Amino acid sequence: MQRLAPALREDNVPLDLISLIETILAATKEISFRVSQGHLSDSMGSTLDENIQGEVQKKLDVVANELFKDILLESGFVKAVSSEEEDTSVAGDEDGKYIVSFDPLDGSSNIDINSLIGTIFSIHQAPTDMAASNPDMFKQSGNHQVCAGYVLYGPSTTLVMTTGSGTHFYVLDRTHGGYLLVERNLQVPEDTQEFAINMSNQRFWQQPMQSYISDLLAGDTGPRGKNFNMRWIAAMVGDIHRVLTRGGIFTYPADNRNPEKPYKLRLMYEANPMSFLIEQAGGLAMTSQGRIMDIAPTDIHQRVEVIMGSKNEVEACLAYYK
Ligand code: FDP
Repeated sequence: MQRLAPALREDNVPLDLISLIETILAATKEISFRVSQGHLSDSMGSTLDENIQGEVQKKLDVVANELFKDILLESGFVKAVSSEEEDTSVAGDEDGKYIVSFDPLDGSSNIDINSLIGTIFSIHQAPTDMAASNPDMFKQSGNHQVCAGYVLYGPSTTLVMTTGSGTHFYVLDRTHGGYLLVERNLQVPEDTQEFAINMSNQRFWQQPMQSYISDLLAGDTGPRGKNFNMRWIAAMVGDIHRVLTRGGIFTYPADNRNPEKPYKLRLMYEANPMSFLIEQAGGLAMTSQGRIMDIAPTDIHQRVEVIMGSKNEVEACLAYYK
């Protein structure tokens, strides 16, 4: 099996971007260890305790955020970072070539129940005409990502990543401490009989999504003429990993629970990186209005409607909005 760096070189990824990716992955190895310790992690020693002195009692998502932030800002490759856990962007090296957006621990409500969680990251080139402290650097569409990926801390620690030459699947090999390539060019099957949505919000959805899901639930006697199965891990990393592995449609649609907040998922560090991975694997990543990666961001924490996965199923869903 191929190690990470040669696999990236084969895709002609520039050396400084490979170094940045390796920096990100160094942090994920430490988080993976911490996650695997579960409730023991507060009392077990780890290098993390030295980095973040006296803060070992913090919640895991906060610890993961500080680890990522520190390691990236110290690396010299990064002009600024933005994180789900930070109000605004954090400046790094003025000469850094890249900016990184990340969700340090996605699916945080799963932490306490020992269920799937993961780290999502998205890398853009840093504009040269803005100061490192300027959050406007992050207002670049998903189309301009140079790398996106997630690490899933499950029974095995898996990395799924793209640099624009297909979506590749790696597993952390604990015997030598590095990620090994297990599958190149994942392909999302075009058709599926599996959907992922939080059904408890049904009464709050717009009419097109109500109609689409009700037709799926009608099964082989309904208009779709086939039975569908539902899965909801409640961590986007886990649900998208399933979609990338065996197909499916994943959606967090608009809802009217809170008129101020019609969408749940974040564009910069959830929807955009997952869209890059899904599209590079032959799937579609949309809102009801268009491609997610075409959206011009207005805020680093903006939220967006998400409908992504198997091509034909996403198209079937979008047909209800026409
Ligand atoms: P979480 O709030 O636990 O961090 O990031 C948002 C997210 O998880 C996604 O990972 C997940 O898909 C979704 O929210 C879960 O939403 P519900 O609480 O509606 O299930």
